Amino acid sequence: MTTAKPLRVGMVGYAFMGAAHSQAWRTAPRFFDLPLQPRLTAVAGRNAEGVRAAADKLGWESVETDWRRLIERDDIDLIDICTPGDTHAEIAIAALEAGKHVLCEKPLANSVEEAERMTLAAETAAKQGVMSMCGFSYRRTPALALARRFVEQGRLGEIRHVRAQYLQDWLSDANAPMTWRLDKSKSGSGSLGDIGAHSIDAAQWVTGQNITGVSALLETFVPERPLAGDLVGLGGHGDLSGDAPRGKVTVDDAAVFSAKFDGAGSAGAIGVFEATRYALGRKNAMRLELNGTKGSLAFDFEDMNVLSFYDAAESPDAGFRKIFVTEPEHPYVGNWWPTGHGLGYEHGFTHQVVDLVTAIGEGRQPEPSFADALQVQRVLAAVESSAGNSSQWQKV
Ligand code: SOE
Repeated sequence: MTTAKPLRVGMVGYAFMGAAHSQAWRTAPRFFDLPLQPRLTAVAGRNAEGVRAAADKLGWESVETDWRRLIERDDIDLIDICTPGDTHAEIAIAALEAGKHVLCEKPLANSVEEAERMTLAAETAAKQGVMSMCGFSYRRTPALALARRFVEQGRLGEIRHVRAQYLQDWLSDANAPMTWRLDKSKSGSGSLGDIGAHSIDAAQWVTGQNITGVSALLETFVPERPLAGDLVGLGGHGDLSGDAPRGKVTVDDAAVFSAKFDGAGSAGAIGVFEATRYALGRKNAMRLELNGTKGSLAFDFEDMNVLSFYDAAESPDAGFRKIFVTEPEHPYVGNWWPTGHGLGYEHGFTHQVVDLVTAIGEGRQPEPSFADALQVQRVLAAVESSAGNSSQWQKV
């Protein structure tokens, strides 16, 4: 049994992300040596029956029906925010000001203004050793972490092209009911912030370059949808056709944009991005391809244990090599199974907890910081601004 000091977690929200985070808090100390021992101390949700059931199912010691109680409790060290974006700023700032570490789901906020206030609060709190991180979990997929390692090692040379797509199809059915993800006042944006944000963060992180300008198009294909009670999760496949009351969709269904990167010392790369939840047949195709002067990398989350690599130093007919990112020397992999057994979606969340708890234990700023997430928020805002102005080029 570990002698590490406990890190007592209070989580707000218990839907899809709450379940993914709970799994990570439970599992991380069982596969990684951590400087602090996470404890699932309390979960908060407005519905007393629902949060009690979630606590029993997900393994939380106690429940609250008001997140503010988590902030007040002196037996909680870290607040984990797994709620829609309209609540991130209020909860995170209150937690940081109360001296509690924060893990906040992506995107950081629903506006640049909120993200700026959150970043200021985070930087102020960090001076007192109170840490914060934004949950861009795909950085912790071993294959994408290996891609970043290859770029840092110079194996691609200078990056010229970035190609990022995030394709899902769970909204393809026009009768799929309304969810909070389709209500701008809750989610801030649609495919752009929900999944496009992952592509923006991953592209900037793997390349080490920030986006400095964009030209964009946003489209809403289905302007209203059947209301389905209190459905708050992903938009299941509604059988609510006919005369069910319908709600207005106030966000984008799809986003496409071109981008210029800052080059981080060399000529900046150019990029093309796409995010949609209408790509029939694509279930969670978070894809990234980089083309550099010495080679190329390609990743597709639907084959998440593989990184494809083309090395220009090899004979041209060598083609792309499929690297199975399942070796002990690959990022995170050595703590799991013997070579070749592969990992899944949930492991990114576990690795996120590992890196967060380790940084807190060592008194270091976890990554991505709120400032990193603010940069993503600025790109999201630039995309929306460009799309609202005839796709005119918009500086970030
Ligand atoms: C829905 O599009 C979603 O759940 C995103 O909100 C998550 O961030 C992503 O990891 C999976 O898809």
